[in-house]
Amino acid sequence: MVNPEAITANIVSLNVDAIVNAANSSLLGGGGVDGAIHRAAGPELLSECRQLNGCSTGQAKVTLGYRLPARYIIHTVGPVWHGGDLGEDRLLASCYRTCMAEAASLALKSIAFPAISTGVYGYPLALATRIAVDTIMNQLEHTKIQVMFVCFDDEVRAVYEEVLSPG
Ligand code: AR6
Repeated sequence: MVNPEAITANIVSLNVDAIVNAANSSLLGGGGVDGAIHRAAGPELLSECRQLNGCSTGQAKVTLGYRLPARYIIHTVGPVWHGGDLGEDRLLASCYRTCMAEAASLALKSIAFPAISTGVYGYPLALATRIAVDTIMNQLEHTKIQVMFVCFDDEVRAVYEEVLSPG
């Protein structure tokens, strides 16, 4: 198994097979990482997204990366945090699993995830990180994809390092 790693970076700069976008259900762009990806990929991305008919929470849809170094963008819709009793944990895990399934079906070798739902959608970072790491570790038992957790700053990275560290 190739262990996942946490890095501090702007996800749009990464030279990987696919980056994951923390989108909303319209798939027509927004703020945060979604806005950064649309700006960097260029207007062709929005044109392709318009054909996709949106995406449900916990699911994912794939587009090309256009002007990004990444070949593909896997757009997933994380849950909005409402306190934890509305299946947020199940939906967030589903985002990570579904993106990995898309990556496997495209035979990708590397994928970079942002901290889905932890910005505008308000998911507590420590809880979200635990779900991200546990779900990916499970997936990596039966695939060899290289996974990067992309942290926008070192504070987020410290949380990932803590959860990733053995013991
Ligand atoms: N690279 C890596 N991480 C980033 C970047 C970047 N360029 N920009 C932000 N982050 P958010 P969400 C981090 O709000 O909570 C959008 O409007 C950020 O610091 O982007 O899933 C969509 O259209 C945080 O840790 O996504 C939706 O409406 C993480 O990415 C909504 O926001 C996720 O923050 C989705 O909200």
